Formats: sequence, C-alpha cells, structure tokens
Amino acid sequence: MVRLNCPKISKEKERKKESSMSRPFPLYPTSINRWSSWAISNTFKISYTTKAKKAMETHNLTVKQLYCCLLLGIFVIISFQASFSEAETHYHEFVIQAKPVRRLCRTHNTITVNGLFPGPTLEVRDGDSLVIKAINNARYNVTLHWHGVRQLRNPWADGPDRVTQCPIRPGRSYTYRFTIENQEGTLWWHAHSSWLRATVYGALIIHPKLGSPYSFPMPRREIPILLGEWWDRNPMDVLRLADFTGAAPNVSDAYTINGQPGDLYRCSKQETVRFPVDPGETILLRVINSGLNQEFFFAVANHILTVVSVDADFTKPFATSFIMIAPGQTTDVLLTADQTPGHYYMAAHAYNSANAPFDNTTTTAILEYKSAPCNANKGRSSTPIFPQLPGFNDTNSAIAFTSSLRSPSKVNVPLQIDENLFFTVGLGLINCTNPNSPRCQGPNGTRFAASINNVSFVLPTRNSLMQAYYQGQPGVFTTDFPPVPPVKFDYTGNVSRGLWQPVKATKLYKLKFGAKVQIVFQDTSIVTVENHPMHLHGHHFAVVGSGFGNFNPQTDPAKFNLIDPPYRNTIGNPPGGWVAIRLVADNPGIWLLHCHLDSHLNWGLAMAFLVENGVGELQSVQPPPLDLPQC
Ligand SMILES: [Cu+2]
Repeated sequence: MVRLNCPKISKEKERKKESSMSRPFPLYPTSINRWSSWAISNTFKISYTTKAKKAMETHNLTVKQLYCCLLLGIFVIISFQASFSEAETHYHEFVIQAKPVRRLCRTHNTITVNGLFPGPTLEVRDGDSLVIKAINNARYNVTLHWHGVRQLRNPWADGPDRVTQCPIRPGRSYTYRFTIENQEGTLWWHAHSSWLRATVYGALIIHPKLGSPYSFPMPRREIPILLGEWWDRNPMDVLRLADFTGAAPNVSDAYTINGQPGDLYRCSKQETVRFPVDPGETILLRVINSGLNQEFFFAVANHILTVVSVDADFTKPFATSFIMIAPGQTTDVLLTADQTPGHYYMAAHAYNSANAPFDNTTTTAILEYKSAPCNANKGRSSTPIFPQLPGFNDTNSAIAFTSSLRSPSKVNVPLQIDENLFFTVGLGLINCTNPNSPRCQGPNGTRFAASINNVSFVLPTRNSLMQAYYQGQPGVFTTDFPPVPPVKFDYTGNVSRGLWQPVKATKLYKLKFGAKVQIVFQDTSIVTVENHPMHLHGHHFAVVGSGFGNFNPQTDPAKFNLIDPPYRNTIGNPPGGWVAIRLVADNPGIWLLHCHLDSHLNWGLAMAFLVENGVGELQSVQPPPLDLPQC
C-alpha cells in the first residue's frame, strides 16, 4: 500500500509509535527465538518465562556434541510441543523507585516500577502463574495489588496494605506468587498503599488458554488504554495535606492516556500518544480506569465501539458511541477503522456525579490512519476530529451505558440467598471540638469522613488483618460489622444533621465458606450524592439490579436480572440510588470491599469480609509465604 504519511514524521518517530503499541501476544509461537525475544522485549530484560529460560540454555550447546544435540533437539521439540497445553510461570522483578518524569512543563521525582510510567504490561494466559519480586527502593512503604485476580485461597498475594499484608518497607522486598484461575480479559495491577497508585500501575492482560477461543473474533492488534490522573506535585503530599486539614484533597491537574495528557495541556503536545491503524482493520482497545478519584467518559471521534468484556468477564457485544468507566473498572472494546483515512482524537473527560469540585480538563490521544493524507500546510497533519463526549454530569448517559451490559449467555446467579446485606455508602463529617482548628478545614469546621453502614473503616496499625486472623492475635479487629444500617432513614432525602457523623472502627463481617450473598449498596445524600465504584477483592459478582432513590426490598427484587447479568469486580451505584450484587463466598480469607475513589477509601469508605475456611485443604487458606512482611 502507498503510504502518504506526513513528511515531518521521521522513521525514528514511526518506530517509537509502533513500539508504544502492544505487539500481538504470540498465539502459537513458531520458534524458540521468537518466544524468547518476545519475553525479553516485553519484560525489559529482567524477567523471563520458564520457556525462554529453557530456550536460552539450549543455545549453549556446542557442535562437538552433535549426536547428543540431535537427540536432545528432538527431545526439546517434543517437549516444547507438549508444553503448548501446559501453563507457564512468568518471573518478573518490579523495582519500586523514584524517577524524574516531566509533565505539564515540570519534572517530578515520580514513584514508578522499573522507572516506567505507566508501569510494565504483564501478559499471560489463563492458568499461568506469576512470580513477581517487588523490591522497594522508594522512600515510602508500598504494597502491590493485582486488581481483579481472584487469588483463590491465597490472600497473601492480594496486596492491600494492613489488610492482607504488612507493607514492604523501604529497602525490603516481597515476592508475590499467584496463579490465574479461570479468568481471561483485561485486569491491571497497582500499588495499594496510601496514594502511590497515582503513578504505580500497569495493565495485566490475560489471554485464553492455548487453543481456547475468545468469545469474539480477536483482532491482530490490541492496545491497552490506561486512563490516569496527574498532579503537578507529589501525590503523596496532596494526600498528606488533606489528612492534616480534614478538607477534600486537591483535584488532579491533568488526565492522561498511557501516561500522557495530550494535545490540550501545556507542554504536552509533542508527546501525545498516537496509535497508527491500517484502514479497514479492527483493533481491540483494553480500556482501564487507573485514575485515582474520577469516573470517565471515553470516546473515539466518528468511531463506534463494540463492548466485548468488562473486568475480565466477557459480555454480550453491544455497540456504543462512548463508554463510562469508573476507577478500578476495565472495558474491552472493538473498533473498526472504517472511516475516511485521517486523524481522530480518542478523548476522556470526567463523569462528575457529585456536587463537588472536579478536574474538568480533557485528555486526548490520536488514532492515526496510516494512509491519512497530509495538509499542504508545512507538512503538518490535519487537525484531528474531536469526539462528542457526554456532559460532565450526564448521569442518564452513564447509567444507560452501565445497564446495557449483559453476560454473553445465561449465568449461574445464586437464587437462594444466605446473607442478605444492605449497605449504605456515602460521605460524612466528623465534628470538631474546636472548629477553628487548622485540622478542621472541612465544611463548617469539620473533617471529611466516609462510611458503610455508618462505620468509617480504620486500618489497623499493629498488624495486618489477615496476619492477625491467621496467628489468632486478638484486639486487631472485631467481627460485628452491621448487616444493615444501625438507623433506618430516608437515605436519599433530606438527612437530619444528627446522622452525618459516622463511627470509626475496624469491623469485619464473617461469611461461611460457600455462603450465597446479596449486597445492596445504597447511596446516601449526606454531604452529596455520588457514584461510588465499589470494589470487592478476591471475588467477582453478578450485578443484578440498580435504580434511583431508596431500594425497596418489597418491589425491587422482582425486577432483578437473574438470567444474564454482567460479572464484574467493581460497580458503582447511580448517584442518589442503589445497585444490587450477588456472589458466592467461595474464597477463604479476608477480603477488602471499598470505594475505588481513593479519597473516599482514605476517609473510611471500606469494610472487609472474613470468609471462613470450608472443609479440607481445598477450601482453606494456604499457609503464608516465608517472606511475608511483618508489621
Ligand atoms: Cu466513593
């Protein structure tokens, strides 16, 4: 094909663009060399797969041993082919370290993994295991969380600080070991300590087992799209200031796509991410909201998106002109480059559901047809076409998108419920004895808080919850988390001031192994109504219903979708409304449930489930690894 690229784009830049895209995961590696070069290029020479390691060893054989080599060669070929059906173990080293990163005209000493921002993409198959040595060379405590990975019987690898582990101290390391079991699609990983995940995050892509199909025609080209938030200062200082004043933390200064703000921000245009496409080709966008505190609308100008998967669970394909994605969620969409060859913006801006300040800027990247014509204008490419995004507070569009999601076919939703939980989720205010104190700069001399069923979750300091539980250490938590709010009130109406102040505590809720659980998340109008993206660790769940106003236990369950509801790991309630989920508590251990807006998590919008062991080893928590950090 004749390429009409603009003369200003040099060969060097072309290469850079190509390398910014994910190369196709080898479905059937044709040679050992290809496999090992894939492993090395994708893991920055410090990680390797067991197969690549085997391959490198075989390269050391000498000619003298020709006969031996022949036999061995045959053996290697046979074992290599046999291993097609085998799972692999992927070894990685994640060095958490500060690295100068320049954005918005200023350089910040940014906490990264291996000096990369965003961090490295992990690419595995269902059934594979990961061994990731996290080395903390930063000046903060850190933990890593593999968002959405079920971690069956293995809470030790889950990562939330003081929940399943004590933090990795500066200078120390911890090796996360886990296996992907019956999951495929897009997940991601991020720091789960303080606000480090603002810059410590990356994609985790799970392909089906070799020989297993995708539920949709899988395109050759796939691109992870990590939506993020950038502060023009150290995010840890933003949090520290908010913790001191009790006021809301500053909103971000920019949004980013794969770490770059894009054309609409100062000092950013040169680095805007560009995705070249061949006219007519279909690509898979793996969209991840790795933003700290903001739901996004995302769209690509003139292009229809076909949703095929959310949170690593396939969906019934449906076409849409935009998606709404909350922090913690992932959405896989197919895009066919069927428009006039040209340049098209992909863009994301806030879906702001609260009555609160927010970052109203817009991040962009460019979908660039390889055959796009150039303007005669000094060799510059034509100005990209801009997409139509729903308005910042367009809740109707947000809800219409989320409620269009369905599982591909009938699913096994629990029909008989053992645990019927009703959780109010929302903000609160802590009254101060001295409202003029510099520590009480929230509304009317208060401090912000947030809660579930009026309990504002406090992380333990002496030990992690899971370690305390496993060791039988008393006094770290109690198991009396209330299944319903302590007081019934008109949750989304005009709430009396006497109900605005939550109680701080470390309360867990016990579940028997295998319990069938329903949770209704009911938003409150305390301070403001808002979409709270609730994320449950160690499980995925069916989203069976949602609505505005107060949940009605008499009439609303009749409207539940118990046939083909979507499965997710993170779901938000409509602002001033409720959302209902169902799950089976089939994973023993302690699992955090929390709002994935980190400002709300910090204020206590969290609780944890203690799923008890069942019968025998296969229903019990594994012993902890020897290198598990101690508090
Ligand atoms: Cu929230």
